Amino acid sequence: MRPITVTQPFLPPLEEFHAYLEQIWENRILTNGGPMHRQLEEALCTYLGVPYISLFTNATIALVTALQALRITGEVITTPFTFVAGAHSLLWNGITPVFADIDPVTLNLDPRRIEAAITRQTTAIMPVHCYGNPCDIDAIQRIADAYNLRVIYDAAHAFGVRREGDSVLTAGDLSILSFHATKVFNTFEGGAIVAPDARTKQRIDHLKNFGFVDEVTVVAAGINGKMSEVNAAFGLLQLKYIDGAIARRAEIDALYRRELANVPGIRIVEPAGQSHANHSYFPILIEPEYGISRDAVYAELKRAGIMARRYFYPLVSSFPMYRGLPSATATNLPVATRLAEQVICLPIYPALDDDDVRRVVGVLAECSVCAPVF
Ligand code: T4K
Repeated sequence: MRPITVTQPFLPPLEEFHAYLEQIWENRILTNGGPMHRQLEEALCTYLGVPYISLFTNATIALVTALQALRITGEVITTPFTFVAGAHSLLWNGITPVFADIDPVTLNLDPRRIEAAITRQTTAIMPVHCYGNPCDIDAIQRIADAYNLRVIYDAAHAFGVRREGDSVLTAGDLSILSFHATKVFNTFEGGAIVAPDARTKQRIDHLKNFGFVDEVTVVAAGINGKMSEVNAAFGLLQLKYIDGAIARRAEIDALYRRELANVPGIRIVEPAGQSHANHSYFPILIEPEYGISRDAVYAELKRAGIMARRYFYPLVSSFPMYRGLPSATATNLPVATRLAEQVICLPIYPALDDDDVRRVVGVLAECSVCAPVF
């Protein structure tokens, strides 16, 4: 039986990529904001419905740069239930992460936990639209406005996600996307910052090019965060197929829901309120009535050749560089601590067929039936 991984990159027809490569060979511009880079920025603004976008080599460098663009210092309130890149981007800027607990339904940063974490050093909030499910944007903005804080959304998972018709990527001050191979839309490696105005985009563009504003003037200690022409070209090609790829993800999502309906003790993590989802992940929680632990489920799936992933376990707050922080304790993060032990993301990607999905659910159903009854 063929192995099933948690995700696989979506690859458009290889033959079609040749035309883009020929164009790059002809242009002889390989990087530094060439024609493919410009075209992809324009195409993404249109597709995503956002005013300005700045492409990056990956989302981690984009996060580091976004914090610099807004001159964030001191402390930033963030979620422990995410990929480690967000907290690392704070450390790279000499900023202290302050972890606040997550909402038990959405698994996103809980706005009810933010105010208690604010100190005189707090300058910003960095929430994550975890699994592409939108945060409580309105509640977070109310707190930010009341305390004069900036909001930088880690929207690495939220490509194309809309809420009440609008892109979630225009919420807050800046949003960061990831175009890593494992994401809904990929450029092999890649990322972007969504900016609200031309001036902010210009500062970001300077920062991702060492701080150069012209041939002889450097205005900031910028970094090299530029996306190459090959990556941008792959993005342009991928964009032609993205609606079909997301539609297939939606079918898989629906099939999982139908098939899992009769398996007791499994809770599907749901987005709160109406949203146009991208189905980037299929997270479930293994509840006590399922009978065996999440780690036992993970091991059974693995034995069956199914490489599900425990995103996001361990919590970021438990890694050595964060666990000494006062906000990193389990008593401060009871919901995140509990749910990190229950969560598992099932495989979802366009090349997964219906039989693969039924195979995954078959293992889950079998584990539940065989679970010891106490
Ligand atoms: N913020 C958030 C909320 C994030 O989730 C991430 C990244 C970031 C920021 C930072 O974005 P980038 O700087 O990466 O743009 C993966 C990804 O490396 C990472 O991008 C992602 N989040 C994270 C959630 O997952 P791993 O260590 O789980 O990936 P890996 O290599 O184990 O791949 C998972 C599965 O995907 C493999 O079992 C097989 C499949 N795969 C993977 C790759 C790379 C393929 O089939 N082909 C491939 O090329 O971290």
